[in-house]
Amino acid sequence: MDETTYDRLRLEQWRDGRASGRGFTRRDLMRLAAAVGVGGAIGAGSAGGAARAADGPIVKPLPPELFTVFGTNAETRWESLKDTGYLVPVDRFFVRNHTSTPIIDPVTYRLKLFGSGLRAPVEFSLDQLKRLPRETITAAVECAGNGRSLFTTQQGQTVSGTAWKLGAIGVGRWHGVRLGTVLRAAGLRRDAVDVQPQGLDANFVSGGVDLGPVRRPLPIGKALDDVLLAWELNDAPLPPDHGAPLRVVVPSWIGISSIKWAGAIEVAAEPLFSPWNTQFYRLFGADHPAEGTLIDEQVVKSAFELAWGATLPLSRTTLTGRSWSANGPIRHVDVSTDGGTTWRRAHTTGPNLANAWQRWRIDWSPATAGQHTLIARATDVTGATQPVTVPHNTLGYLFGAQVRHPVTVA
Ligand SMILES: Nc1nc2c(c(=O)[nH]1)N[C@H]1C(S)=C(S)[C@@H](COP(=O)(O)O)O[C@H]1N2
Ligand SMILES: [Mo]
Repeated sequence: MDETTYDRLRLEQWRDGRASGRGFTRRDLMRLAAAVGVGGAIGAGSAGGAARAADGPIVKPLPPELFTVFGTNAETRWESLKDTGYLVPVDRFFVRNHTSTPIIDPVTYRLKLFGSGLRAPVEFSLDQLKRLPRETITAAVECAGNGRSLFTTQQGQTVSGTAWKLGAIGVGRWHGVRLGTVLRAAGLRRDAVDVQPQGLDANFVSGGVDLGPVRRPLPIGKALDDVLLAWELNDAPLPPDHGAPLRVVVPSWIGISSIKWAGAIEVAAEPLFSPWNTQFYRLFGADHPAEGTLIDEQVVKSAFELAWGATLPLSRTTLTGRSWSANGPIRHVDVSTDGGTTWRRAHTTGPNLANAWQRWRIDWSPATAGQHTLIARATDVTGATQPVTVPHNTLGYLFGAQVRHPVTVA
């Protein structure tokens, strides 16, 4: 069997396992969590490079016209993307930090790989990584909780977590080396099943418990498919807030998979667990089993490049926006300017890349002044679209319903 076939089979195997409900029970998860120990960043040794704390949780400026700040996180204002290009400029790219942006010395930095899925532990300097075959991809990083506040404002439901609107997404051009290239260079064993990158940021403490470094496993099939280890964003060195000197970029998967400040990668011949795949980033609630439902891929979403509650003139205006889906490119986008009663097809503009987004525009001549509700509804290449409502989950992930965007015409 050649390597590609092996990789494909592993991914299929992993997906089949999930589809047939061969999940782990909550007790299994707790037992495993106990086995690896609290803060179970096992085997990494000392951190790969000196990290020091920056002055605040986020280093770059966060002007209020570009961002809404929530503690250690900053959401992009959609109106600030109007008239920008296909990529989100770094000065307005959202930031999601569990703790704080660390400042890491790129010279002493090392990426450490270890675990039962490798022939031996090995480490790479940044220069060594840069001598491997390089690659550039355009891909979105989007938080699983993007749109979370809409569970409450549209569906009247209680959810916990950062109350994002739709600005916890950014599309960037990422340059680096494929994770698969690094894994093979590191001496990947054929029985490896999971790959878990971990960050060099401070350990995440929740409810007084030290959960260790931010980390979440990827199945080997995904790790060998299209995952990148990036040191550049939009043709410039990766900025501190987005993971310098090296971050993981996992196309089409929830943002937590894309570990920033990656200092170590565990490669294992057995399934790996961390709080980020047992406690967080699972769907909990009435529609789900007690141990929750693991999530990985994103859903279909759309946003207008307009302020929330924007004021528009009582004359012809051009509405612009973007739509995206983890399943592939967008087939079409329909817009309603009357709260969902009638729909018109938007004109799509520019590239329509898988793993990124499709920009669109449509003219609107409001007939009356006052409050109006705009809705954009995308359909992707697989026919997947945006429903009127989505099932509740307590942590507020994957809000893929049609968003009712309020505007005032005056
Ligand atoms: N080490 C580390 N990696 C991390 C995080 C973090 O807090 N620490 N946050 C994750 C989450 S939840 C998201 S949504 C993305 C956000 O990437 P960005 O801040 O570059 O937009 O990074 C992910 N990688
Ligand atoms: Mo996230």
